[in-house]
Amino acid sequence: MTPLNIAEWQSLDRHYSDTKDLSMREEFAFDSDRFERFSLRSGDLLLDYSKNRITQDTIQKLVALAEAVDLQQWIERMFSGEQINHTEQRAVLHTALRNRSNTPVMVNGQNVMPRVNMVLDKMTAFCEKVHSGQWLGFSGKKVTDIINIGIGGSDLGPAMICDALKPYAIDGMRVHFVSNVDGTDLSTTLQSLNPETSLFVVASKTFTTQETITNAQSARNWFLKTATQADVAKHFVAVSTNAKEVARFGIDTANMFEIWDWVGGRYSLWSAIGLPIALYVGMENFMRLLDGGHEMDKHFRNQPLAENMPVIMGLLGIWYINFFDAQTHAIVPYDHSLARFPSHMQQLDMESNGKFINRQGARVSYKTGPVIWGTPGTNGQHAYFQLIHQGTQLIPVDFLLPVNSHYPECEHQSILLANGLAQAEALMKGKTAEEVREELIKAGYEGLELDELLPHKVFPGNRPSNVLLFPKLTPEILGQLIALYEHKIFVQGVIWNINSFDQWGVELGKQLAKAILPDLKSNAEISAHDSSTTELIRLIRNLRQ
Ligand code: G6Q
Repeated sequence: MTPLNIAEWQSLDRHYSDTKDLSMREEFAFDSDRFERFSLRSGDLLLDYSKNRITQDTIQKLVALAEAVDLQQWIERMFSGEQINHTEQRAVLHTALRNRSNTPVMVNGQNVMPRVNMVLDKMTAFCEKVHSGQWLGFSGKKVTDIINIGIGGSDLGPAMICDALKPYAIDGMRVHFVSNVDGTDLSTTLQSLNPETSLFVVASKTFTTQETITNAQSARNWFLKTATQADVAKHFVAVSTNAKEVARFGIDTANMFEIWDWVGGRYSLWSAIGLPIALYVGMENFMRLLDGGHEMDKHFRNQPLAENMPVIMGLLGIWYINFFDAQTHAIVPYDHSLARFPSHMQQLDMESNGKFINRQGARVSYKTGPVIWGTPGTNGQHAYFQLIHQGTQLIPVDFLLPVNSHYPECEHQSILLANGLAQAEALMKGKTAEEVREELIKAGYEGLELDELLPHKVFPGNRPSNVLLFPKLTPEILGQLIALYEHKIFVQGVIWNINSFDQWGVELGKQLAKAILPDLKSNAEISAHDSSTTELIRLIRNLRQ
């Protein structure tokens, strides 16, 4: 089944031909209600999508496409625990983890909520013990440093959130994230740590991930230089589905926090994978994060498609990727605490929708997930924004703008916000040749010099962006924002008829690394590889000290 054959897609195709040159500048000039018409609210979060190359007709046609692919039914199928991740035969229930209404959610005839709540209770009790000093290290000292050892979904989300919620950190608590198998990551982290006050959270859904197990083993070796095997239980806890491997590693399974196969790695920060967050900012703030996610879930499940934030954002993405041929999408938070937000979104989106095979197993003949990238504003303005304004590619941008800062420098915040708004305005408006001419004349240019400079100073404008505005980066808002993007990605996956919840694409590299490792470690004949890989192995063997 291809969406290209759907009448609503074809109608969008024709609409694209008719409106592709539509000028946003003119639309704003003619329609004083454009902001009202094209903005949405969910709780404290505002989405302004008026600076997009759309008319009301465009939105109607995009929503009609969503209806034609039964989006509403797909949403229900996800929330109600159907096995929509069909290649792994799994339900997709990150929404159950933040189901603060506690309504039953059934998987294979069993309500998962009691187990979800049990793990939340266990996390609460554990955090209380650590924070109150009831849980002490082997020498009787309080824990001051949490070190999360995990990678991908067991790292990026929690790391991003701990950065973002630093103003909420428990006094005296520090958190570190070690993910890369490059020894530099672990070694440089351990340099500042005292084993007596360090608590390692080994986070791995499978507990077989090479990087995580290697890092965890090395961390334990480091720990055992000053402590004994019996002390490991006080300093290492695990988050996993795999009790057998956790026990084999030497962690007391009483100190294991359970997750389930119906939680995808990149969607797992809401589960016990969020333990480092709870240890860093307190369980109460972790619950506030879940509350925010749940708010967005209710919005997504209940709002009509045309007034539904994740749906609108997903559809706008389809409009640019499949009709305007956009290849990438930038996410630019004007909030330094959200520095790692784009990286988390990159995994979330690219691992979910970077697929070329549809749900029926056939190759797709249209574009799917875009390249997601971005860094915090205003830094990006002094770097890559040149290309967004004057380059030859169309790059839709999401600007994330917090009105208030957690930090006291008010003047900074006004400058920051002014810059964020200015970028969105500049992308939309651009600067015409006439405007540039006027400016140059005012600046004293004339004749050939003016004519030569003029084209370089023209901004084509008409470049789309969304603004997500919120009062302050609280745990609730952060929860809402993350859930918003999770659902946006799902909407797109439904329209592209792909499974957004498997990730077979990460497997091949893992398999080959396992085959290359013995060749690197021995001097025996190198096994069968292509000539490039064989020669590189040989060179590495020779250069190795
Ligand atoms: C995410 C992916 C992947 C996964 C890591 C870590 O959706 O599946 O990023 O999270 O490979 O896996 P483990 O948690 O099993 O170590």
